[in-house]
Amino acid sequence: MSYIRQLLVAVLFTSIVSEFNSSKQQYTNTWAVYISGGAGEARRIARKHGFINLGRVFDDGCYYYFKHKRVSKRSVNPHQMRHRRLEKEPKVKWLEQQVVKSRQKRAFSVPSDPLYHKQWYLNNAIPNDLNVLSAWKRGYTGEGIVVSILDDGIEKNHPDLAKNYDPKASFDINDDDPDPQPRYNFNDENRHGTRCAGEVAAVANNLCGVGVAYNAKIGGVRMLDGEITDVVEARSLSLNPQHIHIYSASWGPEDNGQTVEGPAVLASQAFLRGITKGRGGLGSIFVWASGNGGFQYDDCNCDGYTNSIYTLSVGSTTQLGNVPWYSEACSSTLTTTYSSGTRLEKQIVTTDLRLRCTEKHTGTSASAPLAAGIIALALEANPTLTWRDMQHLVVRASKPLHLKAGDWTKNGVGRKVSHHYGYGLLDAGLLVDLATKWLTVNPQRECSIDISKSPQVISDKLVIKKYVDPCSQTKKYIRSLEHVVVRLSLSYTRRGDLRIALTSPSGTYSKLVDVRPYDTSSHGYRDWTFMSVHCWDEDPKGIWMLEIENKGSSTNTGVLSYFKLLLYGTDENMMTRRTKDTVISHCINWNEDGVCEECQGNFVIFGRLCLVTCPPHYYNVSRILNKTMSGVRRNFTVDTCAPCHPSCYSCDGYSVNNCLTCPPFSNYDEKQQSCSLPVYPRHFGRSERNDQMDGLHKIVVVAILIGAPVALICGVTSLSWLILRLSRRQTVMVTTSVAGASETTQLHVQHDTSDEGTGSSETESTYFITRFDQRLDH
Ligand SMILES: [Ca+2]
Ligand SMILES: [Ca+2]
Ligand SMILES: [Ca+2]
Ligand SMILES: [Ca+2]
Repeated sequence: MSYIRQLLVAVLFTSIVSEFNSSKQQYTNTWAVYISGGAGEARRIARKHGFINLGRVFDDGCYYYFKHKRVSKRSVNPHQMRHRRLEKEPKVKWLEQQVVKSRQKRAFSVPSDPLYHKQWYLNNAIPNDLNVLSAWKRGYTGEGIVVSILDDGIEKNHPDLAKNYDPKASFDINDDDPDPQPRYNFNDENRHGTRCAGEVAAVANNLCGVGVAYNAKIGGVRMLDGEITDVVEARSLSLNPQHIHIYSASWGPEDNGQTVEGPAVLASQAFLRGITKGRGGLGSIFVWASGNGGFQYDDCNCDGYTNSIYTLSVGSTTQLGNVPWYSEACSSTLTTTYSSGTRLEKQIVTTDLRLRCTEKHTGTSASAPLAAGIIALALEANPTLTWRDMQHLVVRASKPLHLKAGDWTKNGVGRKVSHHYGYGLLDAGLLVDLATKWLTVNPQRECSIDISKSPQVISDKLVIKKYVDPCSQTKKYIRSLEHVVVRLSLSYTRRGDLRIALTSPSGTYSKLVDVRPYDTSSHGYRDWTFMSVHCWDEDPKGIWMLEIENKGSSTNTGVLSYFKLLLYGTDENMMTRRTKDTVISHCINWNEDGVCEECQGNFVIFGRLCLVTCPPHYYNVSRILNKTMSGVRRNFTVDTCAPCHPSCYSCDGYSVNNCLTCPPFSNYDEKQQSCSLPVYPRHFGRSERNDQMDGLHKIVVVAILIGAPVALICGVTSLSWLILRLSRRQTVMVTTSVAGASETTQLHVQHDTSDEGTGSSETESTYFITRFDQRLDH
């Protein structure tokens, strides 16, 4: 007991002392002195009074920094004597003994929400959680970031969402009105969007649990509760792209293990426009769930939404680090967050429909919003990151840890990667840390290589190897890979029996699609794109190998008609880049609007931020400011970021002819230093649905081409034949009008056979006769 008492007293004493100390000023042994008469005068005064002259505070101007060795480094009292002596010097116009300023990071306290203790994936209850606490402790809570959930609506009046609800990030596409309130029915089928929204931005310190980015703005697009068309998807994906930073989607083609489908024309265009123009040209961030078809052996590379390079695909792991039963594996998944698993494992805590809370949110669709929330924290830490920067950072901030999978391998740059988890569990603390240290990557390059153009038979196993020179000596040269895309067309008797894999020059094996037992389709893959992120940062130069293997019956046959490799990446060697230098620094002075006016060190002003260099779409300009500081007017230069011409991606001046690089899908004119208007490619990510449409189209076109002349010839022939027959019949009828019907028929038969003279069959003749007789009867 006495020990505890002693401890309490000690704690109390320490806190009293620190309280006392913090209330008192701490004087240093340094002075700031304004001296007129130049540097020589400053040196003389310093020497005379025993000070060390540490030089000018600013490169220009009359502020000097003095230090006195015989004054104590820290003192609660100012040194009056030395101060007064200096003050009496006629050239000293102003001086101040420097005091230690208490600058603490805003205090952070753990959320007090009643269900917070059940949020095991973020409250530090398990050893390897999402490490959200360390991002919160650094002061990042999603402030200023806008996330929209594309789903079945959002209960905007939910007490745990209302404060963060953002109508500008919301819309009801199903009913075409601005209010995305879910439609209520007896089994609450439209609770999904509200649950996902709470994971991102449920308010802190009230009821239920807390969102990962609990100070972010959250909106919802109601688009899954009705007929879904290409237009519906495209409108959702392109809602208010200058306001919304992150779109979170947990939907896609049916997870039945048989479907091969991707975004159609308009949804594809929405992605392309989003990454080019969204977020002021930095690119919208599309966070995507990898799919719930694990139970049906579905493969997320057969889903063109999640396997798009423009979506940041998120897989799931369970509380114990197992692959969940619903999880789909594929090489395009980038990262992983927690979700539900077996009955013994805990699920996700979030807001629920009808103003309730739930502890039972499940599936891959619970993982994507957790990632969206973590990405919101990183965007708050550095809002100048591009859509590709974010993928680079997520690769670096994901860790294999305890996640169990049979296929973890080291890729060519030494990172562990798995088809179940991508690069592993996303670490929020690491992501925000890297975000403040990351220099934006150079513009994306695409190097396209036709590997096989002539048809090749696929029997048991088809292996194609080719040495690839990644567009060397051109402006498309790629040194470090990002996404690797394989586009191919093949026919096959049973598509689901094929396993297709790609091996990079560094030996990284990406399973592009695994066997899908329920996929009995004989459509094959037509212009389908498979994607892998497993070669991230590898050098693409060398031998690539594609393997197409039949894992089913030996009677299967097919033909590969073409195979193309699309490499995406940059000219920079990403593995040699240093990420230690902080790219964001503190602002020293702000104006009334909160815009920074002066940065610490050699940083450039960008709105409220201080950056080491201007972000894409901006260039560095020096400005001279005239300001009154401590009663003295002075000029000083500041570096700020000014916007480029909207057509440029980077520039060295405002004009249309100051472009240095161009945005995606735009061409650079070297002479003019200008960029063309972007032309967004069409027919990207073709789907089976489109293939079927194409097939139908072809049939119609062929039918018209062949059918029309044939029909015309037939029409003319039958018409002339009819006319001929009618005229003859009139004569026959006249001659045999008294005879019975059978007699007439007889006559006609004779006429028919003799007229045709080509041996037309008995039945045909009879048919004509019958018709004719019937017509006569009427
Ligand atoms: Ca509505
Ligand atoms: Ca709450
Ligand atoms: Ca799927
Ligand atoms: Ca993706």
